[in-house]
Amino acid sequence: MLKSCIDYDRTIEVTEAQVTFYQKNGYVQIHNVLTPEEVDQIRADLAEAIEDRKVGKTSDGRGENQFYKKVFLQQVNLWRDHEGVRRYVLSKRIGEIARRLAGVAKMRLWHDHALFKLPENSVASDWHQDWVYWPMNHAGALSCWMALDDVDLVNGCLQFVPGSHRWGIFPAIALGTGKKDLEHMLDEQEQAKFKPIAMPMKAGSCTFHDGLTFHYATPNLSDKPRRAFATIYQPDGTTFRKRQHCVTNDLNLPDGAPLNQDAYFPVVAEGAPGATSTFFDAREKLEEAKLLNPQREARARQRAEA
Ligand SMILES: O=C(O)CCC(=O)C(=O)O
Repeated sequence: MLKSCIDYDRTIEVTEAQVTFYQKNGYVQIHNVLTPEEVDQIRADLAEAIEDRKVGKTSDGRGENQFYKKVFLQQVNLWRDHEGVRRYVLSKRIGEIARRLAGVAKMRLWHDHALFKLPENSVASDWHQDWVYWPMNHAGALSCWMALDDVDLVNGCLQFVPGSHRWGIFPAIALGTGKKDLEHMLDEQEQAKFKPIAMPMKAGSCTFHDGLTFHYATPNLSDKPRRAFATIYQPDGTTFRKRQHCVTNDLNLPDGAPLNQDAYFPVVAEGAPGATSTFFDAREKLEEAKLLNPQREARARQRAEA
């Protein structure tokens, strides 16, 4: 292991312009959040933590899904196994940026995941919203997607649809099927606004995206792995929506319980709330989705058959 003398708690400035951009568009790109030394350190720590999982020393409880493995080699909650990864994941540097962007007073971890898109046989990370997979009643949770290699359209940088975090809650789609499900679900107005922006960037730069923002990544067509490490944060006050999820399955939480168990969801940043925030109770939107999603699914079926 590289001997770490890294202070991930050193914060970096988040400008009002970045906060405003994030709240309007549902994503923002921030350059040079990690130094080259820090990138080397977290790469080495992740490699070690993933190797421990491979040899069965640790597990994330997800089981194996051969098809999904073509989308990426994914490992969840490595922070719980490895001291170096923990230092990064619980760091104030990333947590404070997330807190400022969402405009909340207290930010907790939801989980981390290593997202390594392997070169051979690679498929796209289809268009999706993350939030629909999460067992939460509240919206506002967001991901930091840290590039650990330089990323572009060849090896699978992320793409976002600006403003799509305000389009409501769409059905969860099966990732890796390449069926264009989500694109096919859009009505004409939404299709006209569906203008993805690609996020090429250098290793050590990152994007933050809201759980409701539509995003996608092309297959990795290079000859090397595309390594990224995502850390996902949830505003304090987020409550549990009862459904299966590998992070909460063992916790036996009742529906509506706050996701505030410090051992699983530690506080990563605290401070003054912003003037506006992306945190809200999403139960009304879920009810709306129950009415709209059958129409969206029917539209997708029709378009796929046409
Ligand atoms: O890394 C990718 O290709 C997709 C990542 C993603 O969907 C996410 O971080 O939510």
